[in-house]
Amino acid sequence: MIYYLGLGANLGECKKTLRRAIESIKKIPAVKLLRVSSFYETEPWGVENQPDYINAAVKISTTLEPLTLLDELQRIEFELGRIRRKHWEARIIDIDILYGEKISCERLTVPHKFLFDRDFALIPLKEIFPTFEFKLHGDKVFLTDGSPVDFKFKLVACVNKNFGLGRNGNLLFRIPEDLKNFRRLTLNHTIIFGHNTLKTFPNQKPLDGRRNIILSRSLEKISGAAVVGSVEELFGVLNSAENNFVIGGGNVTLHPMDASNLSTAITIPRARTDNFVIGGEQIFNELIPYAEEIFLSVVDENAQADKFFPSVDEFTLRDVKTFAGFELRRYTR
Ligand code: A4P
Ligand code: MG
Repeated sequence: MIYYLGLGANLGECKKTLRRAIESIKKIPAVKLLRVSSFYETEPWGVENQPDYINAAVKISTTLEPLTLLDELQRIEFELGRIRRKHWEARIIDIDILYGEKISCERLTVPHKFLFDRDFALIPLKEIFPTFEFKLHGDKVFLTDGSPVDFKFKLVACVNKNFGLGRNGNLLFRIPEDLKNFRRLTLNHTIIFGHNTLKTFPNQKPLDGRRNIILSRSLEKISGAAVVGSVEELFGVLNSAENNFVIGGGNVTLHPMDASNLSTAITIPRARTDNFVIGGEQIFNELIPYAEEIFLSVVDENAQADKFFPSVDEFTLRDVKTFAGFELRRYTR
């Protein structure tokens, strides 16, 4: 069953709490996080004298009964520090079921009873559910930064016809033409991968000419790469000043923005790199809900696999390039 959830916060570090809530939703057993909206800054609706809210929406699929899902969402609210005192008071986090299979009972009404009255819920929902139709009311809802989708992750993999990625810790394929494409695509950009993928690299060393980030809960330190222990830590590193460094040792001077004289300020020559997620299975599963693009080299073979690329059902095939023995498919949302 598909459900759309609405998240809101207007106390504490709202954006951080929202990101943590989304990561917690991802970890609910029998829930699959499919898609996440941007973050929106919104004027309090129906209440006065409250700080502005940060709102967002996510799409999930689940086999849980609706009331069990509600229990899980309330558990997450509680773990993130929500205390319920009175109705509609300012809150650290609120997670509502906005839309999904109709239900109406004492504890739960879906669609949410105010969904169609609230632009702060409708606008994020529309972003991840483009065919959803409704009328807006002119409330103040502004796009803001901080959502995991802002990193615009691009997933890159080489798979067999069944989306198999690897077997016994090895890649299924090493096709020179595909490796050339991979290098061209990722060179001078950021690559994000897991410990097992590192082991498939030449000499088990980070790849040259790219910013290497390893997402691993066990690995300590390694030269030539940043190691992060969680997705939240990954976001921190991607946001850090380091992200603005110039790869390849170019001779570019960074001019700090002079806000007092904007007309002479020079655009900061940021080396804004793309964020390529390159494996393996677990890392793809962690980051696909936040991804915007997928490059899949599909080899016309049925080689046995024990690791698989996740479903691309949430994406649309945009183009296909044919090479000898494989095709390169590009998907976007
Ligand atoms: N409940 C019934 N239906 C649902 C549903 N579809 N999803 C019951 C979730 N819960 C549902 O909710 C009260 C009870 O509603 C729950 O115990 C559940 O059994 P709550 O979260 O404990 O209390 P609440 O959040 O104060 O009430 P409610 O009705 O969920 O408030 P809302 O709808 O969240 O509104 N302005 C802006 N800009 N952004 C906001 O996010 N939020 C509110 C609160 C007001 N103004 C806002 C925002
Ligand atoms: Mg609520």
